[in-house]
Amino acid sequence: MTLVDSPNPDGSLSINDLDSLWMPFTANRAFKKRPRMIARAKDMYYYTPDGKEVMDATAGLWCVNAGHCRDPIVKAIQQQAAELDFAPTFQYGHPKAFELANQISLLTPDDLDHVFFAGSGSEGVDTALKISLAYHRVKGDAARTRLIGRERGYHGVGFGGISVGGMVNNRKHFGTMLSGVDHLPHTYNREEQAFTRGQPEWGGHLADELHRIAGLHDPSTIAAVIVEPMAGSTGVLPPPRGYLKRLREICDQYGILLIFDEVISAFGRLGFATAAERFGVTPDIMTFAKGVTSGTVPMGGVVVRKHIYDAFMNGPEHMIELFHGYTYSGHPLAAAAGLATLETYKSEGLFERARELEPRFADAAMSLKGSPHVEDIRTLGMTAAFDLTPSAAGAGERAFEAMERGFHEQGIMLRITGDTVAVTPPLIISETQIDELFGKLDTVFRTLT
Ligand code: PXG
Repeated sequence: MTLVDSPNPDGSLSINDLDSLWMPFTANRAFKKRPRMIARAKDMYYYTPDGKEVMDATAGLWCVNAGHCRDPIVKAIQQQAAELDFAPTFQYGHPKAFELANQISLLTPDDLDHVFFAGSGSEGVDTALKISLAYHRVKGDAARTRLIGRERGYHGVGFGGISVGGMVNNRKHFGTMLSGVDHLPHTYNREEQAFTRGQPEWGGHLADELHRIAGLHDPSTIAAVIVEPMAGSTGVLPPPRGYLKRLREICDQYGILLIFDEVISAFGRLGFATAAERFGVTPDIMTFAKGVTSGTVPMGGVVVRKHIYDAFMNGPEHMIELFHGYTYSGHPLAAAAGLATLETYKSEGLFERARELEPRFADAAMSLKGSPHVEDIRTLGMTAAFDLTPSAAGAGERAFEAMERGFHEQGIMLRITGDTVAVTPPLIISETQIDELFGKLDTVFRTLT
């Protein structure tokens, strides 16, 4: 096989050119009939190939927290590519991977002090689950093999993540997945919680379901519980008041590890470095990805507490302590991007900025109560979700129309899940842009069929 020149040298695309790429989590046929194509980006905006401005209301996929193509981050990546393109982190090292691990451990609470790098959030989740199982085993407690997730949870798309995850479309096609997994109930109840700003008052008691699950299987068989502190992909479910604290207490009571999947919530989305900090609850293991490099270079990972790391540092010193890792764990480009990103968050005070803007952002979101089709609105940090009444044409149709109209008619990028529209802009958004964003969204809702 040889590489061929583009059949259309002027660079224009014909429908056939879109055929080869099987797009992820995409309605491929609908997209290829009417593409939503992005060519470049700067700060709060994307630009289409013909130069039309599209406001990024989603920070890409909840990852571009520092805004697009920021100069210091771009420069750091460029320099790194010229200086050290790749070096293994198996049995060798390069300084920036260590530096970034130190910076991350400074941002995470208490003794969450040891960082294991992966290439994505899904790999981070797999890593967290594997470390949990291995931890109990190295401690001589090998009977702890069960993993507990939650309904409506999203933990990426690896077999570990979909097993503990609770979004049915992500699970139903993929067989029996991991065995020995159980799920807590989700925490959403519209009757009790509709149009809540921030954390709902109702629902803290749902953490007690962990007692029931522990009673069913016996606590001594359970390795870990994994939850998103704020469920993101399922359509933004802020944790009910007291819920996370209760989970922590029950895990402590039974010797179960608590994993917070902070792939979305870490690095400023909720106005703090981590959701753990915001809610004052420290997990044993935390996953991260996305915002660590502001989406510029793929990276994920986990941070573990000291006692977990220490449990592995036994045996002969020439022996590998954990048989796990990825070729791209701590990749030099990702490490350089991560360092420049964290520096940008710090120098621009972006976490504090998100915290200060939260009331204004929530007011603007809630002002759409009463817009056509809006059944519920939820907000937390720089995040809002709008549940739309499903149309007679079928589930998901109305939100899909909102995404299309948003892009083609209003110049705004939205994320949808089912009939929920999620809004999660970069943290550099200005007050005027907040008004612009929700103004556009209101127009989108008013023009829906
Ligand atoms: N855990 C959580 C909590 C996530 O939100 C992952 C793991 C997986 O990360 P990777 O890097 O493997 O994709 C995620 C990813 C959306 C959306 O619009 C959310 C994610 C990814 C794509 C879209 O809600 N979250």
